[in-house]
Amino acid sequence: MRTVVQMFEDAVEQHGDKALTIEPDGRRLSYAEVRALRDELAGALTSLGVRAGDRVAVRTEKLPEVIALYLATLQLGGIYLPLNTAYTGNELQYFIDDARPAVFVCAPGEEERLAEHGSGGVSFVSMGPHGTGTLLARPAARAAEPVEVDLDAPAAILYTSGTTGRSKGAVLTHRNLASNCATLTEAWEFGSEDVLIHALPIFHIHGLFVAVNMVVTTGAGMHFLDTFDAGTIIDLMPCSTVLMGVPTFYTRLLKHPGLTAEATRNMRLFVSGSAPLSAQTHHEWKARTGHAILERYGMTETGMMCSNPYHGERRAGTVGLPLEGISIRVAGRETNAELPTGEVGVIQVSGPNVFGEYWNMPEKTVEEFTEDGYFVTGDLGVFDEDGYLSIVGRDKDLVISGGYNIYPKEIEDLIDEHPSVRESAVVGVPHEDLGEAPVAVVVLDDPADGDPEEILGSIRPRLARFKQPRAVVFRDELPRNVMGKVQKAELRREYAELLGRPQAPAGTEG
Ligand code: MLC
Ligand code: AMP
Repeated sequence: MRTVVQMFEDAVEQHGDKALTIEPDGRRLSYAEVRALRDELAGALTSLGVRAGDRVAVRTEKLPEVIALYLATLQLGGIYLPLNTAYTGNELQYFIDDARPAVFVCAPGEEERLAEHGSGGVSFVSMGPHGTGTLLARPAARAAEPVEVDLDAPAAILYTSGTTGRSKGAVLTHRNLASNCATLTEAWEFGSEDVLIHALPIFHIHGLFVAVNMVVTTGAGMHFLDTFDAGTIIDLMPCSTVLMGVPTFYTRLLKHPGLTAEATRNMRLFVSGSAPLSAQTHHEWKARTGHAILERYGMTETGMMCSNPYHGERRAGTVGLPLEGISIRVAGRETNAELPTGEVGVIQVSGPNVFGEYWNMPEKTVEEFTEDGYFVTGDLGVFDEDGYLSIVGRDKDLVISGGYNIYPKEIEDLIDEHPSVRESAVVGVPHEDLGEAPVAVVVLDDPADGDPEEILGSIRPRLARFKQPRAVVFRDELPRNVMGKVQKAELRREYAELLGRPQAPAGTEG
């Protein structure tokens, strides 16, 4: 098996002059230019002391140069650690303390402010558009020695929010990345003739290890967009072939009058994932454009596990069939025994795509695997007679908003710190644009104190914007079952129309 970096080298040999990235202002970086930049960055990282196994944290704008930085880190045997730019001070502090990166790459001008979070030993450097920033301005270092990496060595840490409120760093190996990339490339017949419209963030598995990896390893090109804009994407379709997005991309595109069969004529594939795509959106898209969106299912810890077929029926409301070489089973929540077709249970997965461990959390790693080595996803699913998997809910307390995961516990803990709050429960309720969005249900010591803005104001500085509740409602008490557990399903039902009356997403109750 060849690593992502080795596959990239092959692509440069064959497609050196070809544009790897094309930006909206027309700037292009060729494969050869990205490789040259990668080598320069590998030298700069080496001069900062980065060695195999060291973490390189990256929290910058979405820039094509960041792809070279990612490849440079992997080439050195380093561990790439991308971070959401929306994270605030104390969220960042946690990642820095937990991962202890050797280098933290931020946006130009942020070094000093962020250095306050460094507890020694972290070099804060910056990278901005067009080669600006302190990382590339460093005196030219000696060429970095490429490191022979073990396929089972860590290549990246991606933090996923945890049900206990503490984020868990999923450690992905070179094998995880390379095998999943090769599997998807084959399944979706992706190749050097493809031009991807890339409008996802590159700090999550979807934008980075699905989209970017598939491009850089095949010699394809991509339109590299730093924000989602429906009009821009429709304008790019005549000179593109593939779009990968979250369901919100598709519902927003459907609202744009420019989305027509003619506009999508050059496109060969629309992929959706990260959150449930409603059957309604699937059908509307087909009627409007003639294309059936290909829905797939994945997770940070597992990469992509299931996909509707490229050839064959793409079934609305399902996530398709297990990908080649990946074993998926649906098991009883209590018994852990595999269930027959047609019965709903917890989705479990094993294969070369499944991560090795959670960073610094050996006990969590053990908890989330079965005795025979299957990873327990926490999603509830059911197989039909033809082997198609549908996700019907979640066993984990999770809100997915516009493709971003939000764990209620983290928000509840912050709300509960407010002196007037007795307790709180955060639930995801349907939201027209984002699929679902968090709402805080709060019980106060004194019901007369109820001011939503007071509650929201107290958590705002400590929580990324996308995690902030879209509404706060007050109640005298939270509904509980006989065991004393808060009945979140009841709250979800009760407040289902609080944020408007959106279309019913396929199978989102959980
Ligand atoms: C933005 N905001 C969000 C939000 N995105 N709030 C909740 N949930 C979100 N997803 C906030 C903004 O900060 C802003 O706040 C306000 O909402 C309106 O923003 P916007 O301009 O309308 O949003 P936009 O920038 O257009 O972003 C929407 C989006 C984006 C859908 C394009 O969220 C996005 O790219 N999502 C994809 C996430 C992703 O890649 N997920 C993959 C995870 S991997 P204010 O205060 O300014 O109003 C995974 C595994 C797998 O799940 O299977 O792939
Ligand atoms: P993350 O932990 O951010 O990687 O998010 C992974 C979670 O996203 C999964 O466990 C699912 O709950 C959800 N997910 C991903 N793809 C889909 C899909 N196609 N349909 C429904 N849920 C999905």
